[in-house]
Amino acid sequence: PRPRAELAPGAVHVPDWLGFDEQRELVAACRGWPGYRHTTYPNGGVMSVKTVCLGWHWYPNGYSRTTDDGKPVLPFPDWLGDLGRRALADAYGEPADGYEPDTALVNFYAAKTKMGQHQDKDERSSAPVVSFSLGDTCVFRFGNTESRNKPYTDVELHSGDVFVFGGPSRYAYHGVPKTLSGTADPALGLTGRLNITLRVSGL
Ligand code: MD3
Ligand code: FE
Repeated sequence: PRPRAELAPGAVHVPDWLGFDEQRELVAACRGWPGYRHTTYPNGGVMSVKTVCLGWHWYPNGYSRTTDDGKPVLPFPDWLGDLGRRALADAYGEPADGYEPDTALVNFYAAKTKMGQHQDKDERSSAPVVSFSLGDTCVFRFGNTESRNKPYTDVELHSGDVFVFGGPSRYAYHGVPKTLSGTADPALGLTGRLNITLRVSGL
């Protein structure tokens, strides 16, 4: 079994935190949220993952209460906030009652999709980010706060893993250099990888 690990202060990996039934329920929820799309950057770049946002609409330069296709912003469900508080409490070993995420970014990784090294700086809160992984295993690269280059640590994220990024790790560079296609349990019924991150927008 893979042990719980604190990669850096505030960066805690809890392998296999979600049970299989919970993973299936999360996959079903992710399927039900409409509007996955490739995010485009102000500079014209396009992300290879497809993303849907709950609670707010995310632009790579900020959050908005309106989408750019006129569709309403999807609600951030209470049960997802509850799940995030439980995950955060288990990762840090202390109550997380005051943690109130209001945004979720749901990323879908088709085969061979990657995400380059970046910092998450669009939120105006330094509250922790809670991440849930589903489906195919990926290589997650956890770096430093100074640059997207070394030093960094590569860790596999498997379906059901939770990762929390708070404290000094909240502004670390990170990315997904590889997804390992075909590693998902067929019984999960997901081809590819889903990642859900919970955030406090601070707005
Ligand atoms: C470390 N997502 O959506 S989750 C993202 O697997 C993002 O989809 C990746 O990076 C994914 O922005 C990585 C783990 C993660 C999420 C947010 C972080 C790590 C983080 C914020 C700060 C530091
Ligand atoms: Fe990120």
